[in-house]
Amino acid sequence: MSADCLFCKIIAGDIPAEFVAQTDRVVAFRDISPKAPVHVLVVPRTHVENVAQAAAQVPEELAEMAQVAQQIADAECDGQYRWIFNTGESAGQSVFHAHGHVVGGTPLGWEPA
Ligand code: DGP
Repeated sequence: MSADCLFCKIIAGDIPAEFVAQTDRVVAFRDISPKAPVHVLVVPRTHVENVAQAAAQVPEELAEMAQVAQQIADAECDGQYRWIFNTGESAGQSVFHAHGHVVGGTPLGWEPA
């Protein structure tokens, strides 16, 4: 846990969120500012900064994130979705605790957001 990390506080239950999945390794909750009918953040419990750190330091959590992302999409948008990892400020990352955006429920174009 990182003391000043928003997602660590959500994982700890100190800040409320609408959870859609919780496992020993992963949590998933709805994005506070959804960009599509389905917009869920899938987050490793371990505080790592981005997806590459997750792969290097907690690969079993990253693998479970992929499984949870698919389960959410199966339940909410016919198994069809985009999984986005913004990495770095200029790519739009604003929370520096790794998270994959599961986005779906509408046809998705290819233009960068
Ligand atoms: P990114 O910009 O890729 O780092 O994504 C961070 C996302 O986190 C952004 O889409 C908005 C979301 N977010 C920010 N603060 C909160 C919050 O307090 N609760 C929830 N549920 N989502 C949040």
